[in-house]
Amino acid sequence: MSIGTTSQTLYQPFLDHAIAQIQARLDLQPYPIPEGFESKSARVGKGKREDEVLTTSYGYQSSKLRQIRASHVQGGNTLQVLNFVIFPHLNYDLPFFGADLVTLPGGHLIALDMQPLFRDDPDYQARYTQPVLPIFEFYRQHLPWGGDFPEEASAFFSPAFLWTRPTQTDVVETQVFEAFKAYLKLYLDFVDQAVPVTDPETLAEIKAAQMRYVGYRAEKDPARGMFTRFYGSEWTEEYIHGFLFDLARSPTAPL
Ligand code: DBV
Repeated sequence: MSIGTTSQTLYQPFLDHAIAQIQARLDLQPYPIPEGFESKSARVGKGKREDEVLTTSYGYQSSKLRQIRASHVQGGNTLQVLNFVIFPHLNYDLPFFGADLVTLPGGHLIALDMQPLFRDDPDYQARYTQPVLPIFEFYRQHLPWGGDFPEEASAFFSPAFLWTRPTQTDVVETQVFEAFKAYLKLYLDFVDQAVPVTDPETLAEIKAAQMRYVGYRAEKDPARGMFTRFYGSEWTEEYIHGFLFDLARSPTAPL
C-alpha cells in the first residue's frame, strides 16, 4: 500500500496543539526528562536510503496529572510517530489519555482513547466513557475500525477506543487531527471536574489499576523493536522504564 506524500513531520501539529492546550488549561510544571533522553538521533539505512531518525521527548505535570509526556519520532516520509500519554496522579480516578499515532512504511496506525482504570464498572463508564461515545461515533464514520490488535490489550481500552489504519495521509491531517483535538478537549474537561479521592480502599484500587496499566505498556511496548534497532537496547530499556512508563520508579508513587 502506498501512503502517498507524507509531510516530513506529520504529527508536529498534533504535538503543538496538545502543548498549547495543556499550557492554556492546566497549572503546568515541567516533568523531568532523564539526561540523554530529551533528544536522541541516529542515522539508519544505507546509501540513498540513509536517513536521520530523531526522537524528542516532552514532559509536564500539573496538580492533578502526575505525568504528561510525549515521544516524537521523526525519520522521514515513512517514519513518523507521536506517542502522547497522560498519567493522572494516584489520588484521582481519571482515565489515562492515550494517543498512539504511527506512520511506518506499511501505512498509518492510529490509536486514540481515554483508557479506563475500571473498565467494567458501570458507574465509571457512565462518568468517563459515555460522554466520549458521541465523539467516537462521529469520527468512526470517517475512520473505520483498524482490525486485529493484541487480545490482551483490549482490557486496557474503553468502548470509545478509536482504532484505525487510514490509507490516505490527508485523512490523518484532517479527520484524525480533529478527533485528537476533540478527545483531548473532553479529557481536559474531565480533569477540570475531577476531585481528589480520599477513601483508602478506592485509593488502593486506583494504584493497583495504574500499576497494571503501566506494567503492561512497559512490558509490551510495540515501539521496543523500533527503538532498539535505532538506538540500542540499553538506551531503549532505560527510555521505557525511566521515562515513557516510569510509574514504578516514581517518587510520588512508591511501591
Ligand atoms: N507505542 C507506544 C510508544 C510508542 C509506540 C511509547 C514512542 O506505546 C509506537 C513510541 N505503536 C508504536 C509503533 C507501533 C505501534 C503499534 C512504532 C508499530 C509497531 C510495529 O508495527 O512494528 C496501541 N500501538 C500499536 C499497536 C497497537 C497500539 C494496538 C499495534 C500493535 C500490534 O499489532 O502488535 N496503545 C498501543 C497499545 C496500547 C496502547 C498496544 C495498550 C494498552 O495504549
